[in-house]
Amino acid sequence: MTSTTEPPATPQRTPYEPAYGFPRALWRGLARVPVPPPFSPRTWRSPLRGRWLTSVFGLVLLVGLPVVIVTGFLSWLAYGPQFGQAIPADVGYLRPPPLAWPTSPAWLYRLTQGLHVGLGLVLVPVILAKLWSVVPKLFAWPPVRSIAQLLERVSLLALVGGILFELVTGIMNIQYDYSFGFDFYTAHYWGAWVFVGGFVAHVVIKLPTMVRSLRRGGPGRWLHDGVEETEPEPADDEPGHSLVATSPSPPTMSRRTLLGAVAGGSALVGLLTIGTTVDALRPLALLSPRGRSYGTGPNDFQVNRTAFAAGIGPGVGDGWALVLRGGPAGGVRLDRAALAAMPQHTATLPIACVEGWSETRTWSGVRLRDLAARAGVPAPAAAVVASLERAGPFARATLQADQVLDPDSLLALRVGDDGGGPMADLSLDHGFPARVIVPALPGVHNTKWVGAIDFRDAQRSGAGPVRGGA
Ligand SMILES: Nc1nc2c(c(=O)[nH]1)N[C@H]1C(S)=C(S)[C@@H](COP(=O)(O)O)O[C@H]1N2
Ligand SMILES: [Mo]
Repeated sequence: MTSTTEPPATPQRTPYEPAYGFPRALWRGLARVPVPPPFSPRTWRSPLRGRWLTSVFGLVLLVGLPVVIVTGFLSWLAYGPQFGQAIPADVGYLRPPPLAWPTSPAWLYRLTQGLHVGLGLVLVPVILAKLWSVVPKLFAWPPVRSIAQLLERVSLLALVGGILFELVTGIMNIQYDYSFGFDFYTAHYWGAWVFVGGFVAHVVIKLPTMVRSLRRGGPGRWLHDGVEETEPEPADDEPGHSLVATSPSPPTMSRRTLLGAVAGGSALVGLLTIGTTVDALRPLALLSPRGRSYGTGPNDFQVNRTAFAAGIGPGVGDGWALVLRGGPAGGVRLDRAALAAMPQHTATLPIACVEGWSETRTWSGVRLRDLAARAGVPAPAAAVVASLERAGPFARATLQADQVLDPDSLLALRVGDDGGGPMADLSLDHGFPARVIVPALPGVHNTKWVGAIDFRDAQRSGAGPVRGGA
């Protein structure tokens, strides 16, 4: 009897399944299971997905994310790890190289931290778009085909989990939302290392694919297609694990529109953020938390924590006198009149917060090095500045020798705008009766409501670590 029935199928091994034995049997078994959405490849139908599109997002992130990573670790260094005031203080072998944070250029921390927060925010739309472009892989079925691929998928856990953790905690921090209940700085630091591990592994594994895909899709190939011409990329070599839809729906937008929308999203985030670092564009900083009016005249600039929140009352100046310690002759007390009678120095310096915002002001007051000399410690190894706010993370900050001795490092009494306008006494919120301002120092260590400064001699013992704060 002749028959048109095909001979019983002897399955041919395809290049993407395991070569032999149990893994192959398991793979074939799993591949035959009719899986429901989202595991079925038919779930993912956008005709735009494919290696070229993913590679475009990948290239942007390959350039941008290292800047965010490096500036993040620089911030840890700027906090003064040698005094135990970087957070977390003890990081064992996962310690960035021991570079001393300089006092010049004065805008250094403003730049590095503005980039860390600003670029991190601007990349959010690109990161979301890249995750969208690869989401079919999350549900690929069968889930793994080799040990190598299993390892690759584990590295993706560090990559994707790490970046989402860093973004969510970072954004909650700049919005003053601490509902996660753990220490932000400690978690963000360790999360960064998890992410860096995943990122490095991913770049090593995927760089050749990215380069090949970008070449294949060269300029003009897919970028210039309008919506009618938009077709799926040719299927790549991994059916079941491919980014290209097996049953694509008709295009509703072109690749160029999608890329434009993502770029537009980034530009919008950038526009709403740039005002937190560029003084002249301040009114645009609509994503900045809390109000945008902080006082009158030159005192109208961002306040991190108000006097009220710090428990400092309006009577703080009554009977106030600065105490200088560390000299051979014991403590020295200087009231505001005595400070005002010392040589006054003026410096135009930014105050730059770890949360990314910064603002330039003209400050005047007494040089810290003059106060060191007055205390009897003209060449201090360090100085511990204590706030009238005696408890909490802002109570004290330790400054390096060069941060004390820089001619622009001041105990400021007065503040002006950045354009040579009139000066006014510091407002209560900005640290009246006196505050520290040091070039390139992270905002947090520019202590407000200063009560005492302890100048530490190189010889004198007890100059040990002092825990600083946020
Ligand atoms: N005593 C004390 N000093 C402080 C703070 C504080 O809360 N208490 N905040 C710090 C932080 S985090 C920053 S960014 C700057 C902000 O200074 P400003 O509020 O005058 O802008 O002050 C720093 N000095
Ligand atoms: Mo800050």
